[in-house]
Amino acid sequence: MGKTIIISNRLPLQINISDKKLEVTPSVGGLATGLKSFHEEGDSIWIGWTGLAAEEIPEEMADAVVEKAANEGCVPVSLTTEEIEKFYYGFSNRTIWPLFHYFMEYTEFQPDHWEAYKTVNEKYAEVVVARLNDGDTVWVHDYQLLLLPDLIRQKKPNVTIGFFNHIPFPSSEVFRTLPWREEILKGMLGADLIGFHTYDYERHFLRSVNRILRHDIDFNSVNIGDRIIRTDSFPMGIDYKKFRKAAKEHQNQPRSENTDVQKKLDYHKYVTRNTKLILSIDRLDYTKGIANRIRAFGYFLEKYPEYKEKVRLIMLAVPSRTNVPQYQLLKKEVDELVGRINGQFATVNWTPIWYFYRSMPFENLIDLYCSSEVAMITPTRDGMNLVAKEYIATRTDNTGVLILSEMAGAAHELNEALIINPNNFEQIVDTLKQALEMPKQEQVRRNKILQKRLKRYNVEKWAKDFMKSLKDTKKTRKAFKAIELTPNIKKDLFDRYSAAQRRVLFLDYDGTLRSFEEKPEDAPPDQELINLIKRLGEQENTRVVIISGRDKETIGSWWKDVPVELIAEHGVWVRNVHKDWKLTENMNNSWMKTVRPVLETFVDRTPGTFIEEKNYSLAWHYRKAGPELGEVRANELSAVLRDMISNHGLNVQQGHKVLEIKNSGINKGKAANKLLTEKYDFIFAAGDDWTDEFLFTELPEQTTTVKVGMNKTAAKYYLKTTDKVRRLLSEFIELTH
Ligand code: GDG
Repeated sequence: MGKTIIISNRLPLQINISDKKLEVTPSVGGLATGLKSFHEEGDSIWIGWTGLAAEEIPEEMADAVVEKAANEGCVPVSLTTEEIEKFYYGFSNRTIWPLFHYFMEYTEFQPDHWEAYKTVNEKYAEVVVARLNDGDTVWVHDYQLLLLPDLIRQKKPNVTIGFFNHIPFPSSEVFRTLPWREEILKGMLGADLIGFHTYDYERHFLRSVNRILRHDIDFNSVNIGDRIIRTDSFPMGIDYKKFRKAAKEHQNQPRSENTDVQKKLDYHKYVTRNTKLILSIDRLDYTKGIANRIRAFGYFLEKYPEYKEKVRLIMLAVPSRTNVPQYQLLKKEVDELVGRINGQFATVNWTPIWYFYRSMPFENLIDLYCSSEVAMITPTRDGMNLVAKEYIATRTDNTGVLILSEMAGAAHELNEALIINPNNFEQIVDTLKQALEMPKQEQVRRNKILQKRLKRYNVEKWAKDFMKSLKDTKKTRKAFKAIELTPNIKKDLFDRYSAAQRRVLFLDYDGTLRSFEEKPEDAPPDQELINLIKRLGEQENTRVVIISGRDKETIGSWWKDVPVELIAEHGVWVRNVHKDWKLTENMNNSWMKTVRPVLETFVDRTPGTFIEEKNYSLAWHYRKAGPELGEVRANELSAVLRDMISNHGLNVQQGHKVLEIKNSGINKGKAANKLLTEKYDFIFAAGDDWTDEFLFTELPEQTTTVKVGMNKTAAKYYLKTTDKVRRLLSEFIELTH
């Protein structure tokens, strides 16, 4: 078994150099925890930047840094101050970060930043490739390394590569404003599996791939040449056990052992007995909605003055990206706002906001989580938001209310939180009141459900699910590998053709017998093709069926006087030689295995709902779900499904408290099968697009199936062009002469 290589912008370790002494300590972030089991197994390595510029590491200590990192299974990528400035603070955090969080007004398009981004991604690729063997598995993380999957793929085509995007992927309308959009998408598509926190991000990505690169999307995969790239959503969890354990220890420890922060919190709780604490923790980032949260808190005190001296907002804002001007401006804005609200509302005994602009040790984070009655997490955009999950995990007595922005990825999972729109001030302040007044019983009911989910979908499960899916992509790759119909293979085919007593050939029209034209109406059969099909059909015991998605009028008029059978509109209509068109009726359920997992995640996230599987349809029932949540989820599911199944001959029907995904009943495979009323010892089918896959999968096993082109297929063989198909058909004719 090959090794696993994890790559993220930063290594999961802290390096300190003081007095020419080097100290390396592993960091214990969520990502590091989630990947621990993989990182510790076998000879896995983690590649990334140490956090120190090359210039900050004295030359004589460079080897020691590499060595110490190696002790933690890490390989450092060295970055110069200029690279950090342009790649990290520049393109990553002044272009991708704001754009992907819908802050277009903050997005800078600077060619020299882009150049640095490319160079640094190449630098990472070099370090990776030097340690990479065929059979290894690579997992690349986040928006700083969007080009890396393809850079690795180009040099090592046979390794398995996964990519996970930790931030939102924006709507294609926003994404397409990026001057380097094609390069970014191509970079990501170097991976075999691309993971996102939510379905929405995944669909946005696929739509961008479709619109910008013009690749076809098939459910949740993209076919490029002979490669299949899969996408999926994997909502990242937290290290639930760690937070739970820390909270329990915190609760049980003697007062004397409490931290200073906890002692202060306890003192204030003691002197202002009925004061409730509202917690707010984030990196100081404009995406987190910090300024609006303070404003909303001020408005709350105005609208509900009875809460003066009864509540306190504890704000922890962790310094972040302080080199970027927008973050400096935000810092100023937050400082001023805190000052203004405190100045306006403070009394001799009471300051409404306690503001900390620093990072705190883990134990103090636990103090804050455990001591706050309400957590207010209101980002304007957030890929997931782990703080919200951590707050719930630490509530050992199951009390506490989480107010969560619907713009955070976490809101898709944490339905029992109070979900708000961060731009709706009235809603925020009313929800805050609701949170402060929520009966304990209700708090406990909600938190128990949330905790159960967080415990199950923890960060380890997230990493395992991703790795499992990544390994599975290898299997699909193998399962879909068609073989080129080379002269050697043809020999065997010709023998079977000549020896056959009864033959039937199903031939798709556009892209198989006839190459595409700009306008579809410009593609009638040329005389050469008409002669070819005539002669093929004139052979003894040979039935030729042209099978097309086109309407019966067009295809019928094009083959009017030719003695050939026709199937039109993907199998809706059939015309026997010199007969009239007849309707067919067919059903298929092979799509269920793709759609079912999507429904399952909705069942997981929506208590009280369930799936009913019928012969040819899947139904998601939500009559037992909370009425409001049921409707919200039904809308969401229906949007996801419509996007996913468009062009697959399926439709979504909204019944009474049920969504049903039905086959529209017809496909080329079913229609072709219906014509097999007699026994044939040579069945042949050729086609080029996804509608022909039904032919390949539904015709009897012995059928010789041929895909035209090199996309993902269930066909056994492939030919590269329509010319090659025509050549093969004339060779069939020659065999019998
Ligand atoms: C990105 C995406 C996505 C915070 N302050 C302190 C501290 N923290 C810890 C928290 C939490 C983590 O930092 C923050 O994670 P978030 O998910 O909330 O936010 P981002 O940093 O923006 O992360 C985000 C995430 O990636 C994962 O994919 O969820 O959407 O933006 O774990 O506990 N930890 C300590 N002291 C602090 O002062 N010790």
